[in-house]
Amino acid sequence: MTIDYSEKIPNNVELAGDRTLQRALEHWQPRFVQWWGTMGPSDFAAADVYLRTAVGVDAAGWATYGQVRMPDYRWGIFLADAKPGRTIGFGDDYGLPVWHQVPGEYRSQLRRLIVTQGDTEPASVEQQRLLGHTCPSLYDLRNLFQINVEEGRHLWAMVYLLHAYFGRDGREEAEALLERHSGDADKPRILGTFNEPITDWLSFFMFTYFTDRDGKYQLKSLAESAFDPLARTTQFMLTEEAHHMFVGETGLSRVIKRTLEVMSELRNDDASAVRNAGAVDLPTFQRYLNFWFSSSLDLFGSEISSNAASSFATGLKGRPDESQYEEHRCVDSLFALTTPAQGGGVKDEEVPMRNAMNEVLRSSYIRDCELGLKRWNRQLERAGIAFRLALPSSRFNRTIGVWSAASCDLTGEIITSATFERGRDQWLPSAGDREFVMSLMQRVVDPMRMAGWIAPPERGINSLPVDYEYVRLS
Ligand code: BYC
Repeated sequence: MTIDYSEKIPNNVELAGDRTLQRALEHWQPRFVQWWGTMGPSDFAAADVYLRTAVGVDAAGWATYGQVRMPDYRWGIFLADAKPGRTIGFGDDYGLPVWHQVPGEYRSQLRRLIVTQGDTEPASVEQQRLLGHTCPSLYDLRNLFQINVEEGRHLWAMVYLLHAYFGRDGREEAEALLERHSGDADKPRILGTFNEPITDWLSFFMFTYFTDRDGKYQLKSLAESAFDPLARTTQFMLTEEAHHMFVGETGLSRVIKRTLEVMSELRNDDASAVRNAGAVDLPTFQRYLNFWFSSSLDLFGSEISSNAASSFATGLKGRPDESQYEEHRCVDSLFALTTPAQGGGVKDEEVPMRNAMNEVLRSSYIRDCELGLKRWNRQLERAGIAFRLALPSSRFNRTIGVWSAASCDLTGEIITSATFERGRDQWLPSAGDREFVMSLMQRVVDPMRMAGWIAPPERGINSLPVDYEYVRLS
């Protein structure tokens, strides 16, 4: 099915057949546009950007490329095709037909999940608002804007669900999604990571590698939901999410490549020599990685969570790729967990599997994060550099869950809070690191050039050359 772009809100949900819903969404639309104008990418409204827009949800339609001004981007509502006869894949109602409406008893819990998901989308656009001013190339500028417009569309996806299935409460929540703002002292975004500033491109690439990957895991588990409209919406969002993680992974790999070139030119791997030559030294890279990884781990919630147990039991939220598991009810199974013991040390305990679902997701996520590390370490190895990047322990620098009460070093050893504070600047970006990284952020908008701290990508977008004018600035 091809989407009709002459409609005010492009969609494949037959909006024209539901006048009340259409009017409610058309009422929200100018507020979104106003939010985009004030909180979205600053100062690039007149630029022509080479963007992909979905014109259908199938392989042929989901990525159509062309020059677009961002305020004219058509944010649409798309659900993946329905699977006839789909049944609930996990929890107490395993095997029963999926729901096409919200069961009354699950209404507030489901709304909370959709609002939490929806809140992250505009938050990330707000976090990245100023990055366009310091882009390392037009290629990167285009990728930033592609991500921004798609996060805007993901907000639309959640707002559609709120309007279509949650009545007045849903409409109020949709308004509130535009009223909370990233980092706002009075009305912050719901989840911690989405209030962290992203003022440099190294943080942007870390965010798109680590935080968008949390998005992948959360969306995959919502794509299993018994509430079919949520499952179909998130399934289509995942198609777009893959590019965001690609930007993170290749961005970080290009930073490392450039650092290695500089080390080789200098015949010196000393961090200050690398910095003086205008590249990111590897210890600084590792500290940024430590920060964004540990912050993203918090996004999975507590290791032991009654919310998670209830979302699984009721069929609201499953595990990513639920079909890969042998057992889908998880009533009697246990999960082994190590937690900090009162009075020091650690203790091993077994918790009901359903209560440990956040940890099940987090463990899969960590394994996925490792893949990038392996690739980057191969780059270092091939260059003959002894330095190796590593993920810190999942106990390190946590502010949510059982480890938030303990101070731990990078290996997960429990230490005193005073020792943590002494180690902080070795483990996490210091004020000096941030100042240095910011000093590298000089805007490059000549299509033939790339900032000195990052290597060019291996290929351009949609088979175009790397030096294509991806953004035409007015
Ligand atoms: N910061 O039982 P708990 C993405 C709250 S990213 C602050 O531990 P639960 C994207 C929690 O809300 C994916 N608060 O955890 C990426 C709860 O508060 P309430 C976003 C936190 O409920 C890049 C309380 O602590 N999607 O798409 O089992 C760019 C106790 O909760 C945090 C989702 O997250 C935190 N880090 O699980 C753009 C999916 N963690 O309700 C987009 C939807 C927990 O008692 N959300 N809390 O007031 C969920 O599935 C769950 O809400 C969570 C938490 C996994 C987040």
